[in-house]
Amino acid sequence: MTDSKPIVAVVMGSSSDWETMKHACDILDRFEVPYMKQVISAHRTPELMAQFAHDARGNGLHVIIAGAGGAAHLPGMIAAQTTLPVIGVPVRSHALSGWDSLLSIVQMPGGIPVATTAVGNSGATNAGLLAVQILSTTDERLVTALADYRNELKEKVAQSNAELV
Ligand code: RP5
Repeated sequence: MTDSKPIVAVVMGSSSDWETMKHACDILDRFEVPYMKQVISAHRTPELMAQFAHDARGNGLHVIIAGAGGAAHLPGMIAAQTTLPVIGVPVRSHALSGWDSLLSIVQMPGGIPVATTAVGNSGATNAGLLAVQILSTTDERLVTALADYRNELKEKVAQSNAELV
């Protein structure tokens, strides 16, 4: 959704991260949360990253979702330059299956938090949901929409059990 002013940013270190990060965008689409998406690399475009982070709050963003793989410093470096909540998604890497991504995102020193999700697609989905849950603290529409989502999950379990017999 790009026609309203974005309140969530989904950024990623490379276009190769999109296959993972699109799952966060799918959630934001479902909950009709306006968001922007952009490739911003901590090591290839460090100036762009700094500018983005510095301007984020002033630009009306409320939550930043940042995905990266390997030596995944993007979420932490953005978090260092804004006090908006940053959710880090470890993208599965080829060499180490995402262990490198996970450890480099989750192990932030005390003082600069990054809310780190699971590695890969589930992590991106949960990043989208966590962003919606953060926004729901001041948006009743999202409280109702989240309750509906949870009910759907419940119904799917009931349906799976019905299909087992
Ligand atoms: C990181 O390096 C990106 O987040 C990506 O996960 C990884 C590989 O990038 P590409 O070589 O595919 O551009 O910066």
